[in-house]
Amino acid sequence: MENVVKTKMTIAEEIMNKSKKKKLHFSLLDPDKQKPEVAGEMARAAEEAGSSAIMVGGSTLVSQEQVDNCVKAIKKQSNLPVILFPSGAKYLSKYADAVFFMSLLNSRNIGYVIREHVKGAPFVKYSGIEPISMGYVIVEPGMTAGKMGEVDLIKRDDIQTAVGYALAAQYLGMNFFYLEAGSGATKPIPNEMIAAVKKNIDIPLFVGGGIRSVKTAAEKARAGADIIVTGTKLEEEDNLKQALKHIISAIEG
Ligand code: 1GP
Repeated sequence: MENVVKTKMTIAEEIMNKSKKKKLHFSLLDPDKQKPEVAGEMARAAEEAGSSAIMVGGSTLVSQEQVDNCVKAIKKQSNLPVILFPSGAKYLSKYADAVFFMSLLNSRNIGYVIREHVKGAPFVKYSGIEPISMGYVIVEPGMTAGKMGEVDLIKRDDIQTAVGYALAAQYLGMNFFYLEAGSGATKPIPNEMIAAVKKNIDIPLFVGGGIRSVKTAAEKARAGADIIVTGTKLEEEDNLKQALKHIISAIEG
């Protein structure tokens, strides 16, 4: 009889499988925005509300220690997978479960496209955190991420370019694609752009930036986003669990 070796599913496979069954919500926590203990409490509330993963990252980080402390505090309070959302090789943490190994495809700076990855790859290998391949593009208004990432922003009405990047990411073998409007964006990714990208690719589509209301979250999910990311919303809410519950049930439809 043939030997069947059962291996544990990777986090990427889990996201892939779960996102085929329903729309997902990921919570983004920026270690620069609150103390680690508070980040831990926020992660617990997000888990209780039904969020599927905690992403950790930000554009204004100052040290790896900051990321380590934030991740450790989150792991203490929640069982959700913690996935790094790094702005550079310096901000990786061995305490995380995985890292979005993401190329900022529309950056003018080759560092954000590939060279930071070259620096960070040995750390990923030896720390054992799971790399999750992702194509990442920033659309207007782009906010701090657009400026720090030295990005040629995709115009809000330039659907063709967004679709081109998404297909290129898929053809390069990336497992996920992320349309980002920038944290705190006044205008989130347009529905027409989400719909066109979704129609053209087979890999799961992340959408984030400026999604703060139940209505907007529902709209973006309906337009075709597989995974909705919210960050700022988490920092604004007193009753985070309740607020996220509403958003997540709207996303799930
Ligand atoms: C930023 O897309 C995320 O990378 C989240 O944006 O902070 O506006 O929710 P917000």
